[in-house]
Amino acid sequence: MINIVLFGPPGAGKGTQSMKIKEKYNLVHLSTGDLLRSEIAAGTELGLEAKKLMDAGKLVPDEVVIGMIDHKLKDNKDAEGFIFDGFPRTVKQAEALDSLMEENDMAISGMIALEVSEEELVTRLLERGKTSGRPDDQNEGLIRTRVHEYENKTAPVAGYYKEQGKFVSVKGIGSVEEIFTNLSETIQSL
Ligand code: B4P
Repeated sequence: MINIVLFGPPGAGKGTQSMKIKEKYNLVHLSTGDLLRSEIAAGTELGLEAKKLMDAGKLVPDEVVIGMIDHKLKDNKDAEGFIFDGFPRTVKQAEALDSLMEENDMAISGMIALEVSEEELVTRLLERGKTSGRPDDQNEGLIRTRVHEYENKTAPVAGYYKEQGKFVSVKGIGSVEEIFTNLSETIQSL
């Protein structure tokens, strides 16, 4: 069983690469960003609360995303493996994920981080903002808030996986296919 955490700042290409990895390795793709956006689209109470934070470039509370992942793991008991995209984003979420995996007799195989410079992230997200309709992609200040939220709260999660000897980093600049080739080689080596 392969269970991968795909890591990186907003706009690093986690969503883009997850779609390809999921197909190649037959994994269940769990994106907390997508799950939160479905809650917003459905107009649930959780979605309304999450929207305020996401539109401001802030992280939503740990309990909310941990609960969503817990449900999805239970809904996919027969999966051959999982790719976690955008989760965990805090050390508390990483600890919770380890507990959930253990409860289900599973373990994280490795964390793969996509390395991309802040200027490239801003360029990509502003470009996506022209068509995505996502409020958090609409202006440079907000995008930089997301990147700084990542540096303050999410980057320490890499240390958590380094301590377990499960951290690998991959260059996230280049064509989508080139990056996918490098990611596939890394996954084979896990
Ligand atoms: P997410 O939905 O997770 O997404 P993201 O950070 O915007 O981007 P991703 O890295 O997936 O980039 P993508 O492939 O799309 O988060 C949104 C918000 O949800 C967060 O800010 C937070 O508020 C909330 N949230 C989510 N999870 C949470 C959690 N666990 N805890 C708390 N809050 C949480 O790529 C971006 C763009 O780059 C695309 O347009 C793509 O086409 C382009 N691109 C991709 N690869 C490229 C390449 N190689 N070259 C050029 N462009 C490329």
